[in-house]
Amino acid sequence: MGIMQMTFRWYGNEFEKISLSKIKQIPGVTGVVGCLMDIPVGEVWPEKRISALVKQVHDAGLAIEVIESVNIHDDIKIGLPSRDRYIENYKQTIRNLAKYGIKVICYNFMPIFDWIKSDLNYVLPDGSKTLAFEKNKIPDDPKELLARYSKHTGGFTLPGWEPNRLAHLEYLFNIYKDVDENKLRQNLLYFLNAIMPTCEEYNIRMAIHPDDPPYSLFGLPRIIKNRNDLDWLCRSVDTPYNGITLCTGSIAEDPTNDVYAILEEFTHRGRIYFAHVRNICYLHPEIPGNKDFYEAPHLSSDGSLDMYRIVKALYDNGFKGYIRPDHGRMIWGEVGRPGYGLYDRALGIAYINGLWEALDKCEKGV
Ligand code: CS2
Ligand code: MN
Repeated sequence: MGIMQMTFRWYGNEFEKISLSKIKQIPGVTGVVGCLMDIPVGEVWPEKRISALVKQVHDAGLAIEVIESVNIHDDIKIGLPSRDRYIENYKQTIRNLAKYGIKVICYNFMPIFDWIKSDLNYVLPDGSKTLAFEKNKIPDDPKELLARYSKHTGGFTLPGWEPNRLAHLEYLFNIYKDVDENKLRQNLLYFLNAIMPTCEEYNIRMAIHPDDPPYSLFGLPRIIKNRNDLDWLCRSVDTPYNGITLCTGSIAEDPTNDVYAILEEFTHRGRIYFAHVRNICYLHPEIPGNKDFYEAPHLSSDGSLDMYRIVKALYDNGFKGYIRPDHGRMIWGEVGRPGYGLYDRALGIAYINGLWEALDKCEKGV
């Protein structure tokens, strides 16, 4: 039997149009997953800003116990001597967040880019718009992708795609040139080992988000791609403060990943603290090796994943943590941050809640 807390990702009043009062009206949502979008990567999150954020959320009758994300400075990922300064800052951010009730920090360890999609406004037959990935539409030069994104985000900054940082793309690629997968792994372990005592003292659990997509693009190393990578992560720093944000969509973007088995195993091992639940639809699965997909509505029959099996894997293996729908489409004329509209994510929540209730009642025989 599992216990879950349903959450909704919220970027803050200044960074999006969806208000906390609307989020509060989504049935079953008890909290938001928050962040401070404007704090430059590597700087300490000031206590004042955290307390204001938490107060605002509490005043709206919602909890805030998960942050997504406190991003990791490039110097830490590259392993430059200056990383120690940024690690000290990260530890201070952990202390500051813990003071205001934060329990889980979601982060990723992908060089340069956060998620990569070829299309932010892929139009489905019903007129809704979604995110999609088609390999032949990914340009050889990542700068072209940046230019495409800047026209298609509806004026929003995508999380992890900070324009100031990405303005120096050539420089970034250059400083990462000696970082292969092994080096990146060592740098992740260095970071985790350095912050674990603080996490333990302040009871904050780190939850890494898988790479999206879970394979290399633009020659950049990727180290959180599959079951073995997650196993390596858990074994290498074997404490309950080091765990996973299991993102079903990201993991399933490599069709050779068995997303259900991964969910079962790592839930059972007690290492999934946060679940991102979304469905994807493979495009041309008949072509061997093809990994193209679009982000489908959450409903199983609308995509390639079996959402009942996904929720059941969590429930049956004793998941105790936070859950949120992941990206949603733009429907009903909504204009918003790609992947993060209100309506489709609210529908996703209603559906996940329905699956959960059915599993719970079956198990309890009521
Ligand atoms: C998120 C990621 O929008 C998304 O796909 O799941 O951007 C996620 O927030 C980061 O990778 C975590 O650091
Ligand atoms: Mn995700």
